[in-house]
Amino acid sequence: MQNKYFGIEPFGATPSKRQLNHFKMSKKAFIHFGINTFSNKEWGDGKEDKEIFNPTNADVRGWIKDLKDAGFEMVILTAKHHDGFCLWPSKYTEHTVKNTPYKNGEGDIVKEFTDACREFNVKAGIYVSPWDRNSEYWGKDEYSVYFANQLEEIVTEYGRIDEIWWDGAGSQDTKYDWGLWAYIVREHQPEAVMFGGPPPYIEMRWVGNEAGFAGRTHYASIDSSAFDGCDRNLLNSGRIGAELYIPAEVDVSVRPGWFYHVDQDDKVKSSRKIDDIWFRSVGNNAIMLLNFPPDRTGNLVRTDVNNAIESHKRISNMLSTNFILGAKVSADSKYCGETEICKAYLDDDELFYATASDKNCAVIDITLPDSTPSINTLMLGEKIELGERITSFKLECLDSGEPKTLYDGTSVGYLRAVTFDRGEYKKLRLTIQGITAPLTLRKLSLNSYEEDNSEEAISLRRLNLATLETAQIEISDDRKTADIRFGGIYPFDTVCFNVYWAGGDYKISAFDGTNYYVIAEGRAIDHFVHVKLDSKIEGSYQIKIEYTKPLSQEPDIKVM
Ligand code: FUL
Repeated sequence: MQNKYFGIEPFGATPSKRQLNHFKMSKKAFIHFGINTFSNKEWGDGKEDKEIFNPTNADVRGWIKDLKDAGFEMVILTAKHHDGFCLWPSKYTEHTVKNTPYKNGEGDIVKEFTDACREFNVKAGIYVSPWDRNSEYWGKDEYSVYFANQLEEIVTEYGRIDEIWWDGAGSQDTKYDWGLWAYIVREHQPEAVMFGGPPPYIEMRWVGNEAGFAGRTHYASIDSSAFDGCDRNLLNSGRIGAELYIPAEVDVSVRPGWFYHVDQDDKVKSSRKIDDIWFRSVGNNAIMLLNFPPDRTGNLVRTDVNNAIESHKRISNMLSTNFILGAKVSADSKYCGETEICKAYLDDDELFYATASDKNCAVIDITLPDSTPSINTLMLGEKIELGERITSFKLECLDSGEPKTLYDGTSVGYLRAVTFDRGEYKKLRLTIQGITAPLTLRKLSLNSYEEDNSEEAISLRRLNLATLETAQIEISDDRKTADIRFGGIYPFDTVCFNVYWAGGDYKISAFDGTNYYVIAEGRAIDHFVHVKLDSKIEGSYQIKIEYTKPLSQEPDIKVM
């Protein structure tokens, strides 16, 4: 008998219904709020005086309203961070909101939060840090029961919770009773996914960095070995055909820190940067988890919210028109009579296009009507219930004789959104050339993303010496040095690169044929460092970037 997918058998690991629902949400917001907000720290030591927790004018309802306006379908609150301070009046410790001036000890931020989520029809998630620097039990066997009790309060007293977020920091060498904790969550919250923890409990994974990107090649499928020693590179890329299906959440803060610090008010990520995070997370087979820290009054900061709203409008605008509707689409192979290629782009939950079982390549020709305006975005999605299959694809323009490559890509998964040079294209060809099993395509879309035409953005689109065909980039094993040879002598006045951890010091030197000389020095306040040199280098064939912490896993180096 045929299964509901026309008898097509799944390839590799496939998502659970819960995981699939989270993919559909696509954008989640994080709220980091707690004792650190008042001590001005990122990691509290658990010895903080509870009296300092005193948000004078907290508008928890306002958080959710704002985040809903910015398109977030779910919000996750740090109910307990590493300092052990609880935003709810837990019965199991005195280190909670009940012993603070907030509402004279009568407050319960978790309740205000979950009530507001329900009012605005936003899903609620709760972050509870297993690492607890306040609890006398932490590090001892008793801790698993202490934490289980707290978890039980969270999953039984606040209505439906859609995610429990178990942060791995500080817990690397600690044994916990994960089975007990997972049992409590599952027992009371059948819809909740569990982020973190080990297999077989983990359902959502860390993406291996806090800089806002999934690897250029990025699969939800992953080997269980990735979780043993927290293999950041594997977490970032996943592996096609691997045994587990655990989608990545790209957690990143809209500010350099997770908690609010007044001196970061001028370092908020721009709406364009948030767009970029969208493409590298939602548009890269992962889920976006963008953090907004309330300030000491207990309110989100307008700049943070406005930038997110601006980004949301632009991305929604892009998604609203699929120019392939109305195009003539033909494919070199049709499988299952009812499911023709023309249906794949309807983005219907059940429809998809599949190639014949003996085919492991697909060529799809698209002829756009003359009235189609200029476009610059391609979106693809696999019928993920049948597994991740695509390993490479290419979009070409056939308008003038020789095919011109517009985009060369690798993984697709649930959704892949990529931009290419804007143009009024008529004939396009999509070739899925690398595939592990016959194609099952759920989404095919051509869109228009309103690109950034500010002076700075245009200047960043100049010829990048680091990507010349003759260029070579060498990264040291500890990823603290990048050596870039251009393969010729060129002038430049700008150097950009991305780093794994912000906060380190960088030094950029140019080679004069005999020696390196320093051309810029400074501190990375964010994950992307953009240095405009004081004076133009008239000609050099090699530069070196040194950073006191590791550079990004996927160096995005620009020399212009
Ligand atoms: C990390 C934590 O140590 C940070 O403080 C933050 O909560 C982030 C989301 O996860 O592991």
